[in-house]
Amino acid sequence: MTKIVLVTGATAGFGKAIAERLVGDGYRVIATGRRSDRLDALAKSLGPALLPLVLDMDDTAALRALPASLPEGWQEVDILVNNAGLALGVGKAQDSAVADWRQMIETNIAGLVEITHALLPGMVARDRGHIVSIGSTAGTYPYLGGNVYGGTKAFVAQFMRNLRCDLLGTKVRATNLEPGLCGGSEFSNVRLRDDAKAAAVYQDTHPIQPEDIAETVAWVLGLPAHVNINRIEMMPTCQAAGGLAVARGVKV
Ligand code: 8X3
Repeated sequence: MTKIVLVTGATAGFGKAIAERLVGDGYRVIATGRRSDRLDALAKSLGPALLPLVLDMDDTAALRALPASLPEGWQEVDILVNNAGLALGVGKAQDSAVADWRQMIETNIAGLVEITHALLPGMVARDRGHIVSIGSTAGTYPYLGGNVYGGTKAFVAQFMRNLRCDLLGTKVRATNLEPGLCGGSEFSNVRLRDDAKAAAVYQDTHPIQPEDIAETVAWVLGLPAHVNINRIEMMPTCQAAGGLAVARGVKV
């Protein structure tokens, strides 16, 4: 039986690459996002195995109504890829806009738990399923300006670990994928609100690409049903955790 995957944030970057890869691997994919023109283009290029679905991760009512609102033949979602998420700003906490913080919490935490809550009961009832969330190394390693973005990804990491506890005894799997520096997506353009500054983030680096994320998701999903990858931390070879910082000349 062909498995049905729902990928959030599939209009660009990781989500688009994951949708393309999984359709290529023989899955049927529900691709969600806000930009219908991009979803339609994806559907056109991938054919009937892809269902485009306009969905705003901030629209709680739509997320709660999601399972019942899916077309016939698409309702039994086997796999949820929680990809939608964003970072806004790189300023210190004391300089950040609280509206940006709220937006990250809304999308990265509230939207993610809402859609998970909407789809999980069906997976448990059918006793098959897999939830893969895209976390971040920012959920483990603090860095200057990471503040609430890193906090939301730490939430995702712990939520996924806790899901494993609740799902123990079922055949539903849960995985957190935690990438570091990734190019080929709109992540830094959205975060910095400046295309030149976004390009500078990747200057003289060879970051992880969306296809690398898609490859990893495909591998995690394709493992035998008795294997659960709890978490994967991945960085480009050109990146490493930077250690602790010391402020000099500060009299306390
Ligand atoms: C993206 C990785 O290092 O920009 O989640 O926070 S980082």
